[in-house]
Amino acid sequence: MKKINRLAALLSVLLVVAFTLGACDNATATTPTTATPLATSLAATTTPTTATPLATSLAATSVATTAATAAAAAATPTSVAQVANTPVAGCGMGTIAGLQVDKAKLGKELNVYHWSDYIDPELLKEFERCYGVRVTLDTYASNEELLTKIQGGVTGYDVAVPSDYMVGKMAGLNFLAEIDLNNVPNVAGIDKRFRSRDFDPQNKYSVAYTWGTTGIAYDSSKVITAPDSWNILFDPTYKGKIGLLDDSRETIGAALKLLGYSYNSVDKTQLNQAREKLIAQKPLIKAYDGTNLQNMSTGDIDIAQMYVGDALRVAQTRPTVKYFIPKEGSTIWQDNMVILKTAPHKYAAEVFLNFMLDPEISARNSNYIQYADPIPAAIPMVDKALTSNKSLYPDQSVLDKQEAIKDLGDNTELYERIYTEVKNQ
Ligand code: SPD
Repeated sequence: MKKINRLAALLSVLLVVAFTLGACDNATATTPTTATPLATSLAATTTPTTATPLATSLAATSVATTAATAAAAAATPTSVAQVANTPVAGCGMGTIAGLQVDKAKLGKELNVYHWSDYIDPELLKEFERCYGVRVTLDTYASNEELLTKIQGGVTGYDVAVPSDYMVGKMAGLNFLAEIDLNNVPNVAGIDKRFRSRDFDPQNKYSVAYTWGTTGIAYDSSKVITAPDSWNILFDPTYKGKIGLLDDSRETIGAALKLLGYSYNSVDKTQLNQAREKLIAQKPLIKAYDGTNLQNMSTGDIDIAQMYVGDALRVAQTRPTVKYFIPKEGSTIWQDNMVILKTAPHKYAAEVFLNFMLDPEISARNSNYIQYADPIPAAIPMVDKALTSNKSLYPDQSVLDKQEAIKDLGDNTELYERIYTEVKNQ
């Protein structure tokens, strides 16, 4: 009998070792591959985008309100905030934020397609450790690059992070899977201002990740007079030291805005003026880059069009770098996690979304990527230097001038053509 007990003990040790090895070593990631192109045309993709603009819905947003919401949540026994107090180390037990994770359904891999420099890599390791799922991360520079890849028939990715208008567009093209929210209970913790948005009114396809603005970062030790306009990106004094985002809508949009037009203009005369401006500017530009985070950090360039959080990250190591929203206005956006229709690991993707929406995890991510957190219960865990930063949480008068990029349907082609022309100069 003792022998049988010893054998049973040995067997269970072997099983644990086999599971651990299976989780860490045997999980060879499926490299996303190019398959038959999907024959869906852009013509069918126009998604109505005329509901509450984010700038307006953020009118009532202050860090104080958010902190108050968090405190109220913490007082409710069944609140997300309470579940958030579950130590993440406990996820090994198969429970996080009220979700009973079915390990048998998890699989061994998860393929995430994300913006560059936009997630704390330690959290990916933590997810791997907690769930025995190996995470592969690939990156893209713009919403349009993401769309082009998926339209080109690339499959294998589970999770992607499109911005507002691109969620609507991708859903319209049938590229997104409906999320089973039973597997994402943490969705209840997202501030309601970031739910039921015009691009996904029924919250079928997306959950909020961050929100923010696009503006200009500059080294105040090199640009002595503090700039306040998009004009600085067109100033020959800084030839070779200027970077633009590698993003057709942001780049052409900034030129349009400087000219006094909308980011969403489809007026050919206005677009032609923007094109001429960008072509004239081309000799000044050192790089068109997805983030400009590296080349600003190294000092390769001194002025760049940047997303707010990336600019704040540069300032951590180059403290003379400052960020501003040009007086003409710029973009306001909300980025979102989605699951692709072709996701090979849909359940693992839902567990991952739930993990990222855990207030503690979300706060850790915000502290790393330096973007605004959409989860009220996370705010008390976010660095005060971030929650009190006016660049991250601008005043209403600033937000009022911001514009959200819209899906322009067939007219998107106008922007793509101009952008190719500018880049090919
Ligand atoms: N580091 C990449 C950050 C991406 C921010 N959102 C992009 C919005 C594009 N309109």
